[in-house]
Amino acid sequence: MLRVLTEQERAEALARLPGWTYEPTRDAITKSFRFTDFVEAWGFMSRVAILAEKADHHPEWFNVYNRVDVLLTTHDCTGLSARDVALAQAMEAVAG
Ligand code: HBI
Repeated sequence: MLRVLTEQERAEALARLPGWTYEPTRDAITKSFRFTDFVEAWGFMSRVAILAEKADHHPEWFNVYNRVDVLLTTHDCTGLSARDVALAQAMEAVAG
């Protein structure tokens, strides 16, 4: 059952997600990634896009040159869910 995380669950998740920040106005987590150049940033987005599509869970993101700003929240339950945490962990693995 898709549900928003409790404060405790959220704190535990963020403790294991270096560089991610809680955005209370959206009940979301955010991170700004920096890459060597645009091609590296785009490669990151391409790989994450495939994972997101497989998971049927998609980021809200903005890219300019080597920067990718990411916001993760779950529209189906209007808040932060385990799917967001899983996608953040996948992004960390891709970013290396
Ligand atoms: N991505 N972030 C996010 N949140 C959702 O609720 C969501 C999604 N991707 C696809 C999806 N939901 C499908 O379940 C449809 O509801 C669009």
